[in-house]
Amino acid sequence: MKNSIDIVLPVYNESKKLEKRFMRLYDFLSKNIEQDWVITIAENGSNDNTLQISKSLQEKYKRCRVISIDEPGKGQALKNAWLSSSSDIYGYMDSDLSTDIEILPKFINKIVNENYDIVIASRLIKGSKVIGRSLKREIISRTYSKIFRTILSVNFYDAQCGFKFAKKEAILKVIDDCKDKEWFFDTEILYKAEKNNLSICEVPVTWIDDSDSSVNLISTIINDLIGLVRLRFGK
Ligand SMILES: Nc1nc2c(ncn2[C@@H]2O[C@H](COP(=O)(O)OP(=O)(O)O)[C@@H](O)[C@H]2O)c(=O)[nH]1
Ligand SMILES: [Mg+2]
Repeated sequence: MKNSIDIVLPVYNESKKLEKRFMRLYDFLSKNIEQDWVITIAENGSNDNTLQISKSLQEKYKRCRVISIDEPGKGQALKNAWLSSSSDIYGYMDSDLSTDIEILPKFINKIVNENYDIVIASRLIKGSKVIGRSLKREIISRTYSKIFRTILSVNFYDAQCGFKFAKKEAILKVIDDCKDKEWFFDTEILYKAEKNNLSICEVPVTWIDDSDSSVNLISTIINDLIGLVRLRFGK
């Protein structure tokens, strides 16, 4: 079916809240999205029973697909999920649903009717609303934005918000060239998309922070900086 959508939920040790959040999303999609859609739960490396819960959701709901891979990292999970998808539009959202999912129809419209290649959620542009985020994360996020915009000369502001959608062809054009398997994957794919003249639309969103984070800030910052240098020098 044309314009079918694959919504990937990357999950890592989410056993406590996964089912409830999955149901909220499933319900929302059933009521608000007219295109064909599937939710892909992309698990890797969890050491709780996230995978078992995911599989039971897959058995219960025909519009749920589960993939599980050995290699860890959110970027790797997204890559595997998209490369194994048969949908026309690929996307993902953080499974804590921090980005208000009410914005999703607008994202799909930007791709289907306004013909954008990629649509990304932003917490850093006018019109966005961020609730409950720690000052530390806010400062890191804004500083990182300034740094990568300077080093990479790109036009987008929020590379890291976990809510992005794109045409399948756009993703396929750049994904093989993306090396990072973890958190820097988002910046890398957007950078490569912009360099390949794909159109990116940044949409302000409402973000309600979930302080339960799997990000190791120090190692992620170091990896991000190494990644920026790698991209700047053309690798
Ligand atoms: N598949 C997969 N998902 C991950 C991994 N690490 C984090 N995630 C998921 O990525 C999403 C964002 O993680 P989160 O901890 O909320 O990040 P934060 O909001 O930036 O602090 C959540 O859905 C996590 O379960 C990983 O190694 N593999
Ligand atoms: Mg989160």
